Amino acid sequence: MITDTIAAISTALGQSAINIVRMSGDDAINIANLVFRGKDLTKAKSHTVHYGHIIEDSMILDEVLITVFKAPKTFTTQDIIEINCHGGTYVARKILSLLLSKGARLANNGEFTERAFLNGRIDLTQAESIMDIIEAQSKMSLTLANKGLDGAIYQLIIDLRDQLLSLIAHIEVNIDYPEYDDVITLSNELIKPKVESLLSRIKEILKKSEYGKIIKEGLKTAIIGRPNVGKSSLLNALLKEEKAIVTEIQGTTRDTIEGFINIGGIILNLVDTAGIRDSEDIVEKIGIDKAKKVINEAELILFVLDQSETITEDDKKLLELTKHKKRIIIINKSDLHKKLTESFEHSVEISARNNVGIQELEELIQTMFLKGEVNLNEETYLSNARQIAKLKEAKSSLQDSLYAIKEQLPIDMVEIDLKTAWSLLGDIIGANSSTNLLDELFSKFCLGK
Ligand SMILES: Nc1nc2c(ncn2[C@@H]2O[C@H](COP(=O)(O)OP(=O)(O)OP(=O)(O)O)[C@@H](O)[C@H]2O)c(=O)[nH]1
Ligand SMILES: [Mg+2]
Repeated sequence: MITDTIAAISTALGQSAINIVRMSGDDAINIANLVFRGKDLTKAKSHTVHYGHIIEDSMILDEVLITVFKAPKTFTTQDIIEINCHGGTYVARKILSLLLSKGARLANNGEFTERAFLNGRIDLTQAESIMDIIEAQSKMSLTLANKGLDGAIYQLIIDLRDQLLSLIAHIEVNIDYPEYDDVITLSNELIKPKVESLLSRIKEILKKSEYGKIIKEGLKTAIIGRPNVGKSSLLNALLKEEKAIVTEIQGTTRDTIEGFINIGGIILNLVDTAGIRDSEDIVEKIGIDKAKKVINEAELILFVLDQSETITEDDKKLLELTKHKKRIIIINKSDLHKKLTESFEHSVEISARNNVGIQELEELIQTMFLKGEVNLNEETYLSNARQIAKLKEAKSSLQDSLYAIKEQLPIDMVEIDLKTAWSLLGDIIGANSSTNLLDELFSKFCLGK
């Protein structure tokens, strides 16, 4: 167990009312006591707050409140000291360097949380949920993260692992004591339905995790169309601000313009692009190349057509270019006389300039992506890319085992795949985590967390 004492400023630096300097480790209380004028902290009870001053060379550095948390009922399971000092970068840094001069070590990013994990306070999915809470941008993503911190994902994975383990155990018994009468002979036929049911459960979780990912990360949404159809007007209508310049001149938007909105819990990361056409203008050309790149990266395309004009060659080319993408066709300028004759799936008529149809568009986006199927109260959604990737690997191991079963391969071949799946599920919760993985994972945290 790592017990050296780490210290860091846990709040964002800048001008603020207070900052928190935090320490964790065997010497945390002693080190704090060396620089604190007030109550003797070594005699303080756990979970108590003490008023006093931080002293350096008999000079007062700051008036502070110190909270003492004694092991083991703390975030890291070690002794923790939290110094609430005044906001301001200088004073917090001074206090931190004083603590370092008395024997604390500067913490790495996420090291407090890493200790919580290493000391068994939380599992990896809970550690990752802490990160998600910090990064949450909507109520739904916060709810999702809080469920993770509460252990819902951990429990989900543990249940799957338990089922797998009992399957593996049955097979083991069967291999070890083939003559043992009491053990039901586990022929391939007997294992098969169990693996199949596990597999379909995992598939279901993975399907739901698409929602989780959308709730957490939002949707990269590109507004695409030829010049002058009203893309920037649509951006402004969605953002409810005049962010992009709108004129009747074709090729107004040169560079991409971004903004984000929250539609019923889904964050749309919107990108308005330069209208795409064959252009000789060098600046416009760069903008168009950028727009094409945006199309590739987008998870949703808002494709804008001008209904007051008949469909053009540029429209057709662009429709072709985006046909494999999830897209909504926006029939804009509904206030003008309609000349457009084509009809499209997933389309909505709007007038961006007059703010008509925007709500219908928002509703369409919600039904397309969440389909009313999301139930954050009762279900658990994976939203973390690492966890999802591991679960997908576990799924393919189970598929391999099913293949082995169907091909009537020896039972120990089946067992190998099941064990791989079990261990991959373990990776999700950090049951067999390597130091490399942990270093990489916790380095994404901020300092002092
Ligand atoms: N009548 C009408 N005009 C609109 C509507 N939406 C946009 N326009 C007008 O269409 C013109 C072009 O609008 P923009 O939003 O700049 O179009 P854009 O697609 O961003 O154009 P580029 O940036 O040049 O590619 C402007 O004069 C807008 O006022 C609408 O719903 N009805
Ligand atoms: Mg524009």
